Amino acid sequence: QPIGFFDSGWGGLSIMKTARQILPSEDFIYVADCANAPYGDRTHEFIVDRARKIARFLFESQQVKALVIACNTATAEAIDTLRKELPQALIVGVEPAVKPAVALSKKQCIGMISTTRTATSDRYRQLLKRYGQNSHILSTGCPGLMDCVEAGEFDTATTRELLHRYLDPMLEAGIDTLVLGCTHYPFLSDTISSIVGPEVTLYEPSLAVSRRLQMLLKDAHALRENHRGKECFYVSGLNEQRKSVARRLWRNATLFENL
Ligand code: DGN
Repeated sequence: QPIGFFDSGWGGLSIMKTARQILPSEDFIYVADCANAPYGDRTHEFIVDRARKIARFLFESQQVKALVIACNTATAEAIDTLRKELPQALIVGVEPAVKPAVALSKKQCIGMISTTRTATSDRYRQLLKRYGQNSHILSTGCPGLMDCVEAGEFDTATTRELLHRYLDPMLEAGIDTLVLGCTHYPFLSDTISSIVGPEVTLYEPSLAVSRRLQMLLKDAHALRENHRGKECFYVSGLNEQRKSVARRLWRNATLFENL
């Protein structure tokens, strides 16, 4: 049985890339809900409804054995509902890596960039309360940034200008650690690093998420071995531009229109 991943667009591929390294024998199915991106602009009800439909497609039609919500925004809005409605299912979410960043930061001065929805969500507030009480954490929603990734603009003038707008105040405040709280942002890592410089460590959660997935599958005796894992992709609103960005991020991706 395969493992399902989903995001509002291509950001979740940053998670699936690392999962591929850790789990080479597993088959993956990725759902990109591009027609409805960005989720950051949608209501809570809308995101829960999409997450529910995609989860049903993956568990029922595709028979996945686990689901990775490879999107911070959808995790914040919908993971509680999905877990309640599918109590037997293995579901892994993605959250801003506040805990490891606090462990990593020497100055305890940390930046967190994400969608506005994640930065203002109850789940994130709880994370800060639990792990960030004794640190100075600057959180900023970054409208427009995930759209740069969706448009394949990984290092253009527009992308740099946006990044400066969001990161310059954090640099002035003296952050030494930056949490990438949106799964799209690792595709901007090189550009972000060139702006924040070598003194600031970037933290993205794909390794932690992949290890957790591996552990859950192991506990369920559902790990696959001795197989060459394959991937396939289901996309809403598939068009030429989206195809071309997907193939820049995942070579030879086999893409199907769906949902
Ligand atoms: N990749 C998504 C996340 O991690 O939050 C972006 C969500 C969106 O659609 N704005």
